[in-house]
Amino acid sequence: DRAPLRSALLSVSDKTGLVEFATALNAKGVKLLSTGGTAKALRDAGLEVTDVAEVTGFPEMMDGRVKTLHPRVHGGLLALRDNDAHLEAMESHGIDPIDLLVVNLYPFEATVAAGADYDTCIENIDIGGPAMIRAAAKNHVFVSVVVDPQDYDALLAEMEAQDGETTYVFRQKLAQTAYARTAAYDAAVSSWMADALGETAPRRRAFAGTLAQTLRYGENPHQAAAFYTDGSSRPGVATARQHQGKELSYNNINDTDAAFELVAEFDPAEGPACAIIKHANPCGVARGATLAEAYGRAFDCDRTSAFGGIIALNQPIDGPTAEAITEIFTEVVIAPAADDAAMSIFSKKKNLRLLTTGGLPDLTVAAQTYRQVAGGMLVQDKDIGRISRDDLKVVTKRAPSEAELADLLFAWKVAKHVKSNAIIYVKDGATVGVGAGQMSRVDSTRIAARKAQDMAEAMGLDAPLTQGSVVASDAFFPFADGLITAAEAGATAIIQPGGSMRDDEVIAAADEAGLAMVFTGMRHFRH
Ligand code: 93A
Repeated sequence: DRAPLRSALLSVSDKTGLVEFATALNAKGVKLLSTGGTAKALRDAGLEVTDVAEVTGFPEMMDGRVKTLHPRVHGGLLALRDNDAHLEAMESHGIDPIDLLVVNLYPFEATVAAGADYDTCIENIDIGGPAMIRAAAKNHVFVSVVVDPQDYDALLAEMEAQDGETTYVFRQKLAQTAYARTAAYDAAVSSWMADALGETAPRRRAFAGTLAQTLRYGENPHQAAAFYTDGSSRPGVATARQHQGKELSYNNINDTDAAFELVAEFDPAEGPACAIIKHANPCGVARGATLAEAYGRAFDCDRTSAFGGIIALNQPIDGPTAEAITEIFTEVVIAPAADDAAMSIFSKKKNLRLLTTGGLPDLTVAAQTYRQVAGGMLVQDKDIGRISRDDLKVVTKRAPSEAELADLLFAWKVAKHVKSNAIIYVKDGATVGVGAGQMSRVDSTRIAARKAQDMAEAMGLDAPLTQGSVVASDAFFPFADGLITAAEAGATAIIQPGGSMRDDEVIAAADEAGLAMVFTGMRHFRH
């Protein structure tokens, strides 16, 4: 099951480690064959190398679009070395075997990420490279294929251990890696083109991803995990710059994303806002006259849960905000930017991870979300649904006041980012109670009210902050009980999609309690 390695074709865009690797191969007696730029780099380093053009009898042509697409290349990669007919074909057509293929592709993903124009992206779609990779990988019973400079050392180590040869299992692993690369590459091309076309139909999407980071572990230490990025250059957790602190964990990345997407609901032009996330749910979201005040008000929603939380801000962090944040233990802070005063305050907290992004996520951009289930994958459009005042339908005798309306719209934005069943109490532009992830809506309503009561006691307030608050429910109240619970906690207005069989009962209960209620006609389930 061992295969000799006498000849190698090298054709790489990323020339990292190329010369060292080729020099080591050469020292083991491997004959080198190469394409234009790669051959030049090798020759410049003093290595002897044959041009592919010499082998094919054709020059590289059409701006390099046709370099290696030739039977002398593909025959050399695909021929079965133990098949008489294949050997005869090689003999009669002057095809020499190629035992090792070293290719990394035109940097399509990086070209897209750099914001290149359509034609430049098209020119960066590699055709010959993937064709060779797939050919070599198919013939892994004889041929080794390396698609990542990080694997150069492993190949040299294998040859060292196997008297200059490679084992079948080793080549099989290389082949598997190679197909992962070509699959991801084509998925990236397809996704980019879908974006260019504005095509959002989930059935036409491919799953594109590039390994960004191997994570220490997943949700729990016994789960292996990795982070894949989709090449997007938009502000977000995947493109953020980390200034300090340990590597982000799986849960950190998930929570940081949730925090930043939520805070981006609040237009910085309308003032500072802060979201604090624990276990992918907000435990406080608030606006404030200053960013520090927004943080403080978000913190006051649930000071207990905020400990060890993830904080997202919609404006550049200043000194006073950093000062307030560092008063308790915080895992991650993410914001568009941080000024010098903030940076210097954070630098004293070595374990705090500070991320800046240069901007906020654009929540109006259509995208897909993926969820794995046993035996498959669920794909759907990302929830970019938004409502405005004009979409609201007042269903009660009393219409909400201006102040209530502002809070209702605030609460609705938060509800979109809370796991169902979601109930959010809001007062004066700050959450004062969040009920998340319960199996019954009335339980979410009760839990949020009880937590507000606990906070009032801890803060020495006469009445819980739910007194005079408004409530958002991510889906309709199936019965009046949830609404009655909210009224008992002091809520004066409700925002919910409506659409229950018992809407009449729920509306009657609202009128009875003197509540104002509006229907959005849009649901925000999030599971
Ligand atoms: O334009 S291509 O798709 N046409 C080809 O026939 C071809 N063969 C190899 N691009 C092709 N390549 C790619 O060229 C390789 O995948 C590699 O990324 C690059 C190396 O070019 P050079 O050696 O000239 O730097």
